[in-house]
Amino acid sequence: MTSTAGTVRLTVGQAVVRFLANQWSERDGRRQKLFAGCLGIFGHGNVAGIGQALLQNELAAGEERLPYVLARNEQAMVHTAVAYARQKDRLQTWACTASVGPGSTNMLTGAALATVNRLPVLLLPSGTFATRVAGPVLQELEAPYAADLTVNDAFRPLSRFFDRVSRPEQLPSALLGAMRVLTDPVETGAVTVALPQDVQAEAFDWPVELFAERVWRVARPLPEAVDITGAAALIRSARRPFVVAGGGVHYSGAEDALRAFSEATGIPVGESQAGKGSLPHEHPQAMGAVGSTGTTAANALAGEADVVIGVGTRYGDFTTASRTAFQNPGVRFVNINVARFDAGKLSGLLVVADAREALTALTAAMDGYAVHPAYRDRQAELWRDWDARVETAHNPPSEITDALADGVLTQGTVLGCVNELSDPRDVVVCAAGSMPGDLHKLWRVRDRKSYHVEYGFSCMGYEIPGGIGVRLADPDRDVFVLVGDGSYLMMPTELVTAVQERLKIIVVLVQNHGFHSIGSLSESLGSQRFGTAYRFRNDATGRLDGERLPIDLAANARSLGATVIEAHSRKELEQAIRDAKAAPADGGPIVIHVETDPTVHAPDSESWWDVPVSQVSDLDTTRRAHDAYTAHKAAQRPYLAPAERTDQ
Ligand SMILES: Cc1ncc(C[n+]2csc(CCOP(=O)(O)OP(=O)(O)O)c2C)c(N)n1
Ligand SMILES: [Mg+2]
Repeated sequence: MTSTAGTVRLTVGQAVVRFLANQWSERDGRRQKLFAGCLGIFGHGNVAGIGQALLQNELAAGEERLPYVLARNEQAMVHTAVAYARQKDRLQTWACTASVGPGSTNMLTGAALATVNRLPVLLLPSGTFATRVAGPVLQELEAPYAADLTVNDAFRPLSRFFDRVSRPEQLPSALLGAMRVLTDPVETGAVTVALPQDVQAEAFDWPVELFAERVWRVARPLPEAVDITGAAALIRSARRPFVVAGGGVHYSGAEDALRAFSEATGIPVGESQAGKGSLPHEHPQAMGAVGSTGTTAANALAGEADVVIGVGTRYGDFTTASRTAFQNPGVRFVNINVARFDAGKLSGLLVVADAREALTALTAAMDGYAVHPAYRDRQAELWRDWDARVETAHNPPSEITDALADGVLTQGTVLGCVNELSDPRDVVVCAAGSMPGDLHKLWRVRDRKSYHVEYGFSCMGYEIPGGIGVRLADPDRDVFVLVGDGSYLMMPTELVTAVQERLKIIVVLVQNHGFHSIGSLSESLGSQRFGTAYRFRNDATGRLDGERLPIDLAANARSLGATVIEAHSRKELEQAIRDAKAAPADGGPIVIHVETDPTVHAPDSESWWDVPVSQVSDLDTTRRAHDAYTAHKAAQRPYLAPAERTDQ
């Protein structure tokens, strides 16, 4: 590196790495590095540009470090970065570098997942030559109608910020724009800076100020007094108010403020998937999950509520039970959200602010208000009833267990054992299949950062790389990754990354020979579990209804370098969990393989999820399902009545 007065000569790749190593975030007076490092997979698009820069950075000792971690699949490395950011309450994340073409497009799913979940991640896809002199190069798209198009344009709709650096001079504004969006609680999500392969290696004289330490303060926007007054007046007029707590409660660190609010007022709290753990399980106002995968307690209260207070929720269809959860004809919504976009949903009264700040102000404005004692009693009674169902799901009676095949458990037993034998601060990670719904209902959360179910995108394959992200973020906690056989087969690859980094993640691999979730859904919609089981094609029928496939996932995990324990009974599962807990912290991944019977379901949420059924059909099953569908549709509501202020 040469430097003359006020400038330093570096390649674009070296400048990117040096810049990223000097970015910090700050909130509540605490600052931390914005980037823990850079995950990557090299190819001809980035090996000599960003790759050379990361090598140079690794070999140079000192403060300006950007550690490199080699992943196995580009989609997975984005999942790792996203999970890390979630565990760090969006204050820290990773950059991800990928080669041109497929390396970069592999990150698209991760980009969508980050943006849907409003979680920050910096994507650095490589582009084909900006000069185009050698084109078309290996893996170049070549669109006949648009000469400047590359596969990286596919990131535009999935990113909250996109730039392509075709000239070194463009880099500073691209990087500053990227940091602004990553650290903005409203705008954050996938941020993409595409770097053509030749530009990465190009040298330039950069102003030294570009590499000064920068601290990005993550804002806590305050609520406007008039909005708090209006919200308080509306809630005071309510007889059966109900809180829906979303992921924003966690990202804001608003759990204590929510607890203070609900304790002072007696208002019960239901939680979305991202919001689960906003109150600990044993709190008197905690009604657990709400919506399609909710508890009967939360859903009964949601159904009667006259004022719903949404905090940091985007009101996804699982949370609103596809807009059937709130059945009180006069129901009104008050929405506390840092994003005006989300605060305005369901025709709610908008309180656009940081969740912690807004809840604190609202608690003060609600002074003297409390729900009727009969409403508290109702909460307690509904909760006792639900909790007894959870207990039975965790410990099924002998008439259920005796009917199971040898060595096979119920899914409720597996979740119950992990819940009971893990420490309160341990983290459970899951994303797709039947387990997210069952966890939402059955998992007893004891710590604010201990429940990590990615259910914004519900992406099969997130589980293992997500578990790695959580473990990297929080090495003091054990991480239990719950993964179905379907999700495992989609992305077991990152077990190898966990081996490489000696990361202890405890993977509970639940084998049920196919898609229990979609199988049940298919059956309920009249589609007869079509194409959802892992079976041979049957010579006699020509269909996929032959014998079970002889898949040995335990052997598969072992072959990737994981320590594998196979559990064939509840006792063996309990011992496996204890052994895994006792294993050394730097011993790498442990996979506990267990088989479950998908026909034993978790307790019913007495709720619904809108998935359309064919209106005409040759099949009786579909026709019957359509009749049931029509009946449910009748309960669906648009929630258009305005939440007018009542304080004037
Ligand atoms: C990438 C991706 N593809 C498809 C789906 C749709 N889908 C949701 S759950 C599921 C099956 C999951 O199977 P498994 O992991 O075995 O869990 P199980 O349903 O058996 O509990 C599928 C195909 C998805 N969520 N993500
Ligand atoms: Mg399965």
